[in-house]
Amino acid sequence: MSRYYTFTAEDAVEYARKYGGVADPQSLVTADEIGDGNLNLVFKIRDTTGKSRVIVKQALPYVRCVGESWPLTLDRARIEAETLIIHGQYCPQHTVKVLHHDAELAVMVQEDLSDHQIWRSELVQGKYFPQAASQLGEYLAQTLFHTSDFYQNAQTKKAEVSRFTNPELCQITEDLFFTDPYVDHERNNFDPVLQPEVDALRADKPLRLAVAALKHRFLSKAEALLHGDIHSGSIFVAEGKLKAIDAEFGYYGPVGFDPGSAIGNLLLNYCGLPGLVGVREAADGREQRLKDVRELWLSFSERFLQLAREKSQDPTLAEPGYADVFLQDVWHDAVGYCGAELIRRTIGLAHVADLDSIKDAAMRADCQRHALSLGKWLILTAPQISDVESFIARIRQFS
Ligand code: SR1
Ligand code: MG
Repeated sequence: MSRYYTFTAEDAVEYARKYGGVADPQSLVTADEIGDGNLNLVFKIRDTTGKSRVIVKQALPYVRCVGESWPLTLDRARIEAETLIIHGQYCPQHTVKVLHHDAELAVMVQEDLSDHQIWRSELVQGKYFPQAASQLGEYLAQTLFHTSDFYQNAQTKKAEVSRFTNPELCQITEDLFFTDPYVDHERNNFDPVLQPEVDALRADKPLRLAVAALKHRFLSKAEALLHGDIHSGSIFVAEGKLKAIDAEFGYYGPVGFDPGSAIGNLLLNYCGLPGLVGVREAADGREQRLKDVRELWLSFSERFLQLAREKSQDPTLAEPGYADVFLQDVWHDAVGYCGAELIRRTIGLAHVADLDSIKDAAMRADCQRHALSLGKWLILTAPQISDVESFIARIRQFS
C-alpha cells in the first residue's frame, strides 16, 4: 500500500516543520499554494511573522493543467529531486537546494527563493538581468559535462542512464515538441488566424524530416543528465544570482537539448517584445536578448571545453580537439531544438506569457507568426549555422 495522499495546506505545514531543517519548526504556521506550472502542487510555508521560509512541492498523480483525465507517474518527483541533487553537487550556486524528499509521497522540501523572481515574468515586463545568461551557461556546462561520458565512469554512467529513465515525462516532450505541432491533434492550441501558417508547417516536407531527426536524437542520444525543461519559467533570478528549479523532466538525453530549450525561450521573448513593451521600445530589449543568447552559449561552451581539457576521465574522449568536435554537434542540435521550442510554444499545448500575454490580438498574431517562421527557419538551416555570431546576425536579418 502506498503512503501517498495529496497534501492540504495543513499537511504541507506539518511536513515542513518535520523536514524543513529550520531551527524553530513550531514557528511555521501557514502554507500558500502557489503552483502556477503545468504539473504540481507548490506550497510556500510561512512563519508567524508572515516570512516565507521553505517550499514544499508535491507531484499530483495527473497533469495539473489538464486534469485527472491525463494520469502521470508520481515517480517524476523522485527523478526531479535526484536530478537536482546531482546537479547541485556539480553546480551548487545555480541549483535550488533540496532539503528533503520522499519518493512515495512524491514530495520535496526545497530552499525558499522568495528573494528571487521567475526569469520569464521579469523578461515579460522588459526587465534585464545582465548576468543571468552567463550563469545559466555555467549551470549547463557544469551539470552536462560532469554527467557525460567525458567525466563519468562508463559503467557508472550506464547505471545512471537506467536510474534516470523517465519514460512518461519524456513522452510528454516527444509528443508536445516533435509530434503534435506537425499534425492535427486536439492538444494543440492556437488562434485560428494562424491556420494558414500551421497548414504550411505541416505540409513542409524538409521541415518534417528535420524535426524527425531532432526527435530521433532526443529518443536515442543518452549523452548527459539533462534538466530536460530549462525554459525561463524554470529559472529564478535575482541581482547577480540564478537558480534552476523544476527538473522533473530530467533524463539522459542529447546535450544540445538543454541549451537549445533555453535559447528558444530567450527568442520567444525576443519575438514577443514588440507586443509586450511597444514596437519602438522593443529594440533595446531585443538587443539584450541577443546578448543573452551570445553569453549563454559562450559561457556554456567555453566552460565545457575547459572542463573537458582539465577533467576528462575517459582516455579516448580526452583526445585534444575531440571536445571541440563534440560541441560543434551540440551547437547544431541546440539550434534545431531551439527552433522546435519556438514552434511548439506558439501552436502546441503549452504556451508562454512572452507571446500569450500580448493584449492586442493583431500584434499578438504578428509576434506568433514571427516565432513560427523563425523556428521553422532555424530547424531547416541549423546544419549551416556554424557559430553563435552567425546565428545572431541571421536572427537580426530575419523579421
Ligand atoms: C503537460 S506539461 C506541458 C509542459 O509543461 C512543462 O513545463 C513542459 O515544458 C511541458 O512540455
Ligand atoms: Mg516545469
